Amino acid sequence: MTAAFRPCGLVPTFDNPATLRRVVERISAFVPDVVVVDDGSAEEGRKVVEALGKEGLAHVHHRAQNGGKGAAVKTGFEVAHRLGFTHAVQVDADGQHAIEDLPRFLDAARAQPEALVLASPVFDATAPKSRLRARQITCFWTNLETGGKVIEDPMCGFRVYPVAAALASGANGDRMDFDPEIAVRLVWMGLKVVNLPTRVHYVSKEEGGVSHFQMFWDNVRISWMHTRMVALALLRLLGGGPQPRKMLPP
Ligand SMILES: Nc1nc2c(ncn2[C@@H]2O[C@H](COP(=O)(O)OP(=O)(O)OP(=O)(O)O)[C@@H](O)[C@H]2O)c(=O)[nH]1
Ligand SMILES: [Mg+2]
Repeated sequence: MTAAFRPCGLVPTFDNPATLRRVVERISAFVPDVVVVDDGSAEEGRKVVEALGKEGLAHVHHRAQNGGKGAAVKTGFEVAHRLGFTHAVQVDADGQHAIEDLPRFLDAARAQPEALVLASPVFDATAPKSRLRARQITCFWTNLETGGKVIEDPMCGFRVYPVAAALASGANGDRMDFDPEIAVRLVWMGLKVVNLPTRVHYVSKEEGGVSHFQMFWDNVRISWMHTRMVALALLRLLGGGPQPRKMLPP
């Protein structure tokens, strides 16, 4: 018999005062429990998080200071594990994701609880060209690291993680280098990947959309992470490198 399937939503947030509440409410329509990790937001964003906690709409955790998306998601895995959730549906707080697709993501995770379920984004005209090019580059590297096109999109912030495996993955990245790194490490641990197409719409500044992606520094971090991961991939080919880790019990 497979272990119980107890999913929660997981939303990392850093200064998303205009979009966060709606994202959490929309997730709650499909998953009653949502963990929100406030990554050191300024007052306006922090207040929205506090209100969600007070109203019982989210399990709220405030990080003492900003640590980056990866750091916030890793904190979220710990909170989810402590609360007894087996799976975390991670959704970014910037309102870009088609949350109405969440039931499809949940169905896929329920059907294959050991798998990593990743969004394969279908962008519309709102997607910045520079971000599309950066994604193509990171796709090239993840294909090399996994030995094929296992991961259709390593960057998208809409995915379902099996929590125990995510905690055991040993992903080091704390910022935007985290999403591709953990996906590759989970593949190396032997997890199957399910790629699900879903629409991505960049919310305009006027509608409260914000991106904190630091074009220069995040790309430097991502490049350095891929350099290390390709070296590890070569080591694995030679029989060394990271071996499957023991997962925590659910
Ligand atoms: N950038 C950034 N995001 C953070 C941080 N901590 C938590 N996050 C959250 O991580 C998620 C992704 O952040 P975004 O700034 O949208 O980054 P992105 O989706 O890679 O970039 P875009 O494609 O421009 O939207 C959001 O929910 C953020 O609130 C942080 O320190 N920096
Ligand atoms: Mg985003």
